[in-house]
Order: sequence, then structure tokens, then C-alpha cells
Amino acid sequence: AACVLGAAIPAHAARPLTIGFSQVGAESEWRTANTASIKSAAKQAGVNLKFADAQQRQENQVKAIRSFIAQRVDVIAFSPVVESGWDTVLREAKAAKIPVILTDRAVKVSDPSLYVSFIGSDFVEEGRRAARWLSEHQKKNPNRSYNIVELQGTVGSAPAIDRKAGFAEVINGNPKLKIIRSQTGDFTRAKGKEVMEAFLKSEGKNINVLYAHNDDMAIGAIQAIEEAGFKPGKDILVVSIDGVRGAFEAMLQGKLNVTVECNPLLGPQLIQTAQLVKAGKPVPKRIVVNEGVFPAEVAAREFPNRQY
Ligand code: GYE
Repeated sequence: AACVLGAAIPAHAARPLTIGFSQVGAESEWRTANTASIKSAAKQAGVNLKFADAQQRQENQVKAIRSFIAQRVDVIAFSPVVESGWDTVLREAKAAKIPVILTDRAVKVSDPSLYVSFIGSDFVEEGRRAARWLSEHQKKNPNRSYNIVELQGTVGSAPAIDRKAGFAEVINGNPKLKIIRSQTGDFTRAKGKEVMEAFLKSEGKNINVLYAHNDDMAIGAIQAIEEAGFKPGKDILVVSIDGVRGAFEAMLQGKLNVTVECNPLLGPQLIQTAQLVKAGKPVPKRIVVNEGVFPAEVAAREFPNRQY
């Protein structure tokens, strides 16, 4: 572009970077924090962000990506609701020479060159961490057996598949830890409560542990446990993942035993990666987020430091 007023502004600096971002939805506290992080990082960097909410539906994400291609955005980023079924639309983006960055959730594609980078957590490790906490607890009560009910995340999503696998990997060798029921609660409070009610109806006192793939489902389930006349955190141990504010509040009330951290504040890394990609610089194919584990004993100390 020509410099009309004579100031020496290079052409690339005159035009802000445009990113099209397709978000999963607004299903959880985690997701709300993730969306806020991406929007604020974009704003701070002067990036033009086109944001689309897919309401947990893959077809909406495919439509959004196609519209970003039609609008010729500089970079497409998205958090894929499920792992499979992306080959066609990602090939369309590649043909249009628009680089794609995955955030939060991974995809299964035949050709890894269909995206430039994946920024997100190690969900298998999160599942292992949840199970390790439970194994430690069981070791302190060596004569007891624990029947576990599992609330899975969205069917076909990377965090549901991986958190299930990581947890199973750790408990499998231990005959005292057994999953007796496992069903999806779609990562929401309402579904978590509903499915826990069904578990309680059929299994009642047999349930010793709830493992929820996210805090929101655990929080919904805690309500169901209380309504059924049991004490969450005591009669039924509650183990979950994310580390959101609501989980810390539940721990402080003695209703949740542990949350494994999954950091949603991916905005700054996403924007930075998009800027590097646009500038033609190399970026790592996989960027893993650092995370911790918070048992209820440390909740009071950690609570003031929480940013989401
Ligand atoms: O754990 C859950 C959310 O993909 C890591 O999605 C994310 C998960 C998160 O709805 O709360």
C-alpha cells in the first residue's frame, strides 16, 4: 500500500492481523475463561478477531471455518469440538493458503501439514494425575475397595477420550479401584447433575468415588449427591479436572476432594503464534501448557492466586 501522508509506515504494519477463531461453545467455566483470554489478548495486540461460537456442534465450526476462508482472514484458529471429521475443511483452508492453528483440543487428521501448530494441555496426563491422587488415597486405606462412577466429557472430544484413557491406565493394575458406571455429561453442570442422579438411582450406596472429566460436571453432580442424602467429598469422594473458581469454592466447603489443573488462559500464546506464522517464522508443532494438581488441603492457600 502507498504511504499517502509520507510517513514511513511499512505496508504490513498498516494492516492489522485478522484471525478467524471458532470456539467450541460456552459450556463451562473453563470455556468462559478461555474465551475471555483470547478476546483480551487479541485486543491488547491490536489483532482483528472474528469470533464465532459453535454451540458445541461440529457442523457450526465447519461453517465458520468456511466463512473465514471466504473472508480471506490471515490465520484461522479453532478449538475442535470433536477429534475426527476435519480433513475436508482443513484441506480447503490449505488450498486457500490460510494457516490453521489448533488451540485447546486436538484433531485426528491423515495429513499433519493441515495445521501449523497445536497449543494445548496434555489431557492424558491430566487423567493420570486424577487417578494418581485416588491411588494415593487408596494406599492410605489399603483394606478398602472403591467403586468409581465416571462422568465423561463430550463424546468424541479429545479431552474426554484422553482423560478417560489416562485415568484408566493408572487404575487398571489396581483391583481395589473399579469403574462401575461411565457416561457422558457433555461437560455441563446440568448434564452432570442429571447423569449423576441416574447413577445414584441405580447404584446408590455402592458409589464411593465420582471422577468427572471437568469441574462443571462435578459441581452439578455434587448437587445430585446432596439431594440424594449423601455427603459429597466424604460419603462419595469427588475428583475432577480444570481448577476453576467453582471447584475451589467446592473444595473450601469440603465437597470436592481434588481438582487437576487445566489452564484455559491460552490467548497470549495463540496470538503470539499467529503473529509468528503470519511473519513466516517457524513455530513449534506442539505447544504444551504447564499445569498443577490442587488437593482440598491447599485450596485456601491457592484460592487468592487463581485467575479463572
Ligand atoms: O476441561 C472443559 C471444557 O477442552 C480442556 O472443555 C477443554 C475442556 C474443559 O468444556 O471444562
